[in-house]
Amino acid sequence: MKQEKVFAQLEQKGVSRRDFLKFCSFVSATMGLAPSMTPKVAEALTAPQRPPVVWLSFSECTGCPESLLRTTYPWIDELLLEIISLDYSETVMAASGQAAEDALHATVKKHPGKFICVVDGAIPTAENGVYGMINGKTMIEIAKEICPKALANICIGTCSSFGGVAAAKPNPTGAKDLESALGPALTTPVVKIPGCPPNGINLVATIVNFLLFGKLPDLDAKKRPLFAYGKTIHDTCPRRSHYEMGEFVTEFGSKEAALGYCLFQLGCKGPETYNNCAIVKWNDGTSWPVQAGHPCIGCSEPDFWDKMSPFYKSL
Ligand code: FSX
Repeated sequence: MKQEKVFAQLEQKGVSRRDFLKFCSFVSATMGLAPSMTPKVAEALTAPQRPPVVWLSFSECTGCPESLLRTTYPWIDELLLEIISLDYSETVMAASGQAAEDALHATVKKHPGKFICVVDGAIPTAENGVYGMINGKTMIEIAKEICPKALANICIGTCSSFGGVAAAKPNPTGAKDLESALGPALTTPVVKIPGCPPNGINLVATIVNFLLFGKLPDLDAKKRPLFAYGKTIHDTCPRRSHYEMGEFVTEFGSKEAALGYCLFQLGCKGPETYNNCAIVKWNDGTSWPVQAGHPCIGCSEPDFWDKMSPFYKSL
């Protein structure tokens, strides 16, 4: 019944069942599941359960929610609002001011230990956090109040995962990632989906994992889902595999000339960057930076702004 309602809503937006199932198969493939799991993913996305979600935005550029909501699937906001109960998000909610604040606190009060908290942006900690305030409270106060009460915290983007651009040297605001800012006060699980911006499909797949299996996905040592961050950009880069297969040696005349097709010497940080960009790509699987001819800048790694720059200098 619920599935029919979702289909009807999506159809009003010009999204057919076929489009939806194609999306489910994409999510399923992103998670590394067999194609036979696609109907299960569709069921999970349209099932009646609605884990309440609050989305806290701290010190950031809003590229993270924009990358999720405005590009790959223009109807994904509808789907997300339908499958999860997104009770608070400054970027997408219609309410503002006190009404928005009330929605946040009502969810936390009503569902202690049961809501998912999505966090984007780093948290300023210098001068008691005065460099980042919302509704008269510092961001660090808000994070301390909300995040430890969540079932789990999903850090979306490099800023909330590792500090990101906000924490780059000289970091005058003392910006820190969520875990470092809260320290031992944060006792609830944390999942990190880094990238500046991150690919929205990895957030959807993390939520689907929870809906399907009742748990968060398996993580690596840096708390990133293995399905998305288990291999480096270099491991899965088509430029590298074409080169290694010798495809371009004939075309370019020599192995050295063929090496020019790989962007390593232009500063590509693919060998040290874990992400699935080469597999899932962006804009409905259209392309990604390395395919478009730009070296990877390592935006999903800790301290990328300081450690991966100059971006055009090879490793
Ligand atoms: Fe950071 Fe996100 Fe980069 Fe921007 O919310 S990961 S600066 S894309 O916006 O936090």
